[in-house]
Amino acid sequence: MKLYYSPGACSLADHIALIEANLSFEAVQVDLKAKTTADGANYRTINPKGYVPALGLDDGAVLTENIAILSYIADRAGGLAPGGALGCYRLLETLAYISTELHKSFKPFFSPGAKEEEKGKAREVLGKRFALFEDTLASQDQLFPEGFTVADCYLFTMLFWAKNKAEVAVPPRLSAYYERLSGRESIRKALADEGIV
Ligand SMILES: N[C@@H](CCC(=O)N[C@@H](CS)C(=O)NCC(=O)O)C(=O)O
Repeated sequence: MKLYYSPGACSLADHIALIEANLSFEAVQVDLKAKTTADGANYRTINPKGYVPALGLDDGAVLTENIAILSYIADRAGGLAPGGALGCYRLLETLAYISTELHKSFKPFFSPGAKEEEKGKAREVLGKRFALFEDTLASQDQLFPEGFTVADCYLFTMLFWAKNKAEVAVPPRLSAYYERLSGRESIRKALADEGIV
């Protein structure tokens, strides 16, 4: 498998999940401005959407979108999803919340022309949306009682942005969760492999 990524982008979630899943893969860096890969390919021929992540499967198929890629990794790994009759729907519910309510709200911080006012509003919205996880994390160390899942990989990446790219005020239990996850081996390895110290 090949994971197409850019250092510190949302593809960090998939990078962590692949390491956590112990799946064999090659991480291929993408130049998002030039739309080329480190091995010289035109990235749009791999993912016409032009953004990361993309996961190239061994049979030549290419999966895109964090929700789909993280769900695929969870299915392949076995241990990275919640169990029970509603488990896979709860996972999708959480991944969708992170993708559409958190991830997309960071847009002004990645838009060169964004005004301070717009960033301020985004910080307010993000603060409220992050707060939703405070109750969950009051009684457990991860998003689901069964253990660490691909949703934690995605939430960690959003917290990484909140702390390092957007100066969003992160509520206390989430901050403690972020600090704990920062010491996790898969996360340390993914950050190091992407050249982020
Ligand atoms: N809907 C996509 C969004 C992916 C996305 O926002 N990728 C960003 C990095 S975090 C990107 O590659 N941006 C560069 C571009 O769009 O040219 C997903 O969830 O996978």
